[in-house]
Amino acid sequence: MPDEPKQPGRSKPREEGAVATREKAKIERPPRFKVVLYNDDYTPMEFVVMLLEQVFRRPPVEATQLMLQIHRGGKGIAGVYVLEVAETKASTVHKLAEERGYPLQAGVEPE
Ligand code: TYC
Repeated sequence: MPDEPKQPGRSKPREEGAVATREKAKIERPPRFKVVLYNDDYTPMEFVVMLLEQVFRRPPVEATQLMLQIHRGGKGIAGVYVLEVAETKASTVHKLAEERGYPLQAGVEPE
């Protein structure tokens, strides 16, 4: 009887299992960071809604509700990301606000 066709990855189940387990242990969820937007008296509401839609990918109705929540409560979480993404988004907020002369502040905090 001819040998069974070789099936790579099926020939040594124990060894493969051991490798899979070791790899699984390595893939930990990276820590997440909140991008917090702060209220101020000067940044226009429409500008904050635009940022929440364009930078933080919030759907329009949600963006408006969140902007109002920040306006009334003083601050709010625009989104939660890995550190590098959170820092980039906060910088983007500062850059776009500064370009227009608005004092909008964004911070990055551990989740
Ligand atoms: N308070 C601002 C206004 O009345 C609107 C605003 C909302 C500003 C949210 C900043 O993060 C902010 N025009």
